Amino acid sequence: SRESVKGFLKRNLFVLFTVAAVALGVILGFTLRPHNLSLREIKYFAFPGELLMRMLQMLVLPLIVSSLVTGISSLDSKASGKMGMRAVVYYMVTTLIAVFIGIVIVTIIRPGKGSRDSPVANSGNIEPVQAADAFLDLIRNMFPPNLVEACFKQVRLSLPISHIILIETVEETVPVSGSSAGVNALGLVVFSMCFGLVIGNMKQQGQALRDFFDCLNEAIMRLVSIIIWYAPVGIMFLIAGKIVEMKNLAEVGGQLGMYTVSVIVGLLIHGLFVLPLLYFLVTRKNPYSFIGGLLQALITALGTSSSSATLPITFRCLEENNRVDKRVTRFVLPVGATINMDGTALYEAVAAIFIAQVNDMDLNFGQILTISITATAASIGAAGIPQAGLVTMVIVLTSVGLPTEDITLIIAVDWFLDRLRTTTNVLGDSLGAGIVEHLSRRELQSQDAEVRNSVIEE
Ligand code: DAS
Repeated sequence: SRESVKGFLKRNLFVLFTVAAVALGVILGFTLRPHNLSLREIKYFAFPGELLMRMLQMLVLPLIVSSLVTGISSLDSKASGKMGMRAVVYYMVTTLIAVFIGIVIVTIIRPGKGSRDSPVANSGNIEPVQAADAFLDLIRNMFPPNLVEACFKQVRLSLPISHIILIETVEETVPVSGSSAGVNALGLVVFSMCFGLVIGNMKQQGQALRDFFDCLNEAIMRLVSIIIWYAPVGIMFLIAGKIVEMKNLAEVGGQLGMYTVSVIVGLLIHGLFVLPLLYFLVTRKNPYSFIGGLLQALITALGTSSSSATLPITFRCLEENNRVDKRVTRFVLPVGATINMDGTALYEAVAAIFIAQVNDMDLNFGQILTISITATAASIGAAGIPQAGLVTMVIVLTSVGLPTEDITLIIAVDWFLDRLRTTTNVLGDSLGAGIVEHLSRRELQSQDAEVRNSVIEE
């Protein structure tokens, strides 16, 4: 009936806007492409998109801190402990499954077989990185010695100097439009969690701080509701700008084409089958209607290639459309956006094995295991910013003695794969929030009852 159509349109207004924005962006991009705009002209043209990136990134820091602090301080420490455990188990299991899928697909498709398409430029000797070093670095990053610095500077993994130089060269060749190096989110996440736990236990004394962060969180979410009106415009220009700028995709044939296909197939299997199946097995609810509620966040991830920039939208989708409990989203989403990157882990494994195949190197079981472990670590250590995964690839490659210069083989398609893996990352975080909510329903209910009782007593 007309009423229900109206209701549907109203409820899905933003999704419709966003989908329309993607379509318009594609049309606009392909219309302008033949005009061969200069790089400067493209920059001007894509400016509205750059603005969206900046607005979203502006909110990320206060959002991560305030949501984690309020989320955790509003739960008792036992409940947050349990919820945290569930989230971590979910992150680890799904990341390992993603890596496994990647390894199987790249072994079956063998995109790198045959002689190499392009010669390697040998860039001197690079000391190999031990998987253990990568882990230590990860843990170091969790404890920023300076909180203020952690707010604007990403801590470099403390690798041998040759690696730092290499990473910087890779970053330079990657045109990351308008993305700041970002914050050391991992450090801030750990700090905010501990801080929330402590002020949650401070009873009356901690009330002022709890109120402060609660209010801050509310204010930030209101800013998100304003920015969300601008999001479709921004997404349209982000997509159009990229289409105008991109190299001719038809040239990406042969090995690189097959490599791209391998990553895409892996991401599709993981995102459309494995994760939804897991969600269904745990919650017995329809995963695809849950995913329907996330559409806007997924499209934003596709447009921005940054899971941390998408975080504000992910929050909104989960809380408003899918009605996931705020105590869960505030807790698990910021952590998920920082450490849970299924798409990135899958891609790192595929890329490393692809490079091994190109070099005619047969990997033994131990080496494949090392790749799985370092790919997982590299995905945890990668920041939620565009093409961060390409940079942490260095760790995976060196851990099994593969030539790091070969990262240049995959740079051409990375901007595209980055968008897809970011979308998978956001999907994994969101389904995770649904799963953790379901598993924690008992604690949440008893917490509700407690609150109700204390209100009656008062
Ligand atoms: N683009 C990333 C993200 O934000 C990570 C990556 O480069 O893989 O999820």
